[in-house]
Amino acid sequence: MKLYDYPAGPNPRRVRIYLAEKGIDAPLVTVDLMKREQKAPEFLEKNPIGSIPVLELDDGTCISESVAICRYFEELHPEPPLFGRTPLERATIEMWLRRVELNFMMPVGMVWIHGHPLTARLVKQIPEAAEQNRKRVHLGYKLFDDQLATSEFVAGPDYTVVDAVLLASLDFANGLVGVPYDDGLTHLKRWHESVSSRPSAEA
Ligand SMILES: N[C@@H](CCC(=O)N[C@@H](CS)C(=O)NCC(=O)O)C(=O)O
Repeated sequence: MKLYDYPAGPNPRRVRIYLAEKGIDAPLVTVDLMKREQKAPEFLEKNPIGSIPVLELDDGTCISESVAICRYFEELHPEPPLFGRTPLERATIEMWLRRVELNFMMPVGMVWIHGHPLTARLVKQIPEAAEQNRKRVHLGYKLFDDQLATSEFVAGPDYTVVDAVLLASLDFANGLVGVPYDDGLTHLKRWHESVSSRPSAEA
């Protein structure tokens, strides 16, 4: 088994944080995004989208998409449960995973693509798209802050895969992308400090 990874990428970090929480070791293979190795023909055979992370099984089968990779490990190692136990917990986790993806990571990605100097050589940037999506990122922060006002973790009282996925996404948005959340979002800040202090955050 091999997990194709890139240390600075938020999506592979989601999987590394999740695996650290589960206590699972997976051998990492670095794909250098700066050298565009993810678009090499031999890598496109593993994932036609040309992105990482990708989990390659011993028989050569490849699974891409960070959450799909986490789900695969969850089926093999159900304890501790990070995708919920009951129908309600599972549905709640799915709901928040989609919110993180669609209401937060998608606009973060648009700010990254259309507003960051590092991506300027890859696409014809549309500054208005970056500006519009900056606002959507802040709406996402507010959504999480409101939820965390009454909930210890994003999807309820226990740490779940949603916390791993949001931490990696939020650190990317706050850091490299340059869209930090406002200090006034005290519940989000409390959660951020709490999940960042777990050993898994080092992954
Ligand atoms: N939805 C995918 C997103 C994967 C993704 O965009 N990965 C980034 C690294 S964080 C990547 O490979 N970017 C390079 C590219 O798309 O060319 C997932 O959750 O795994």
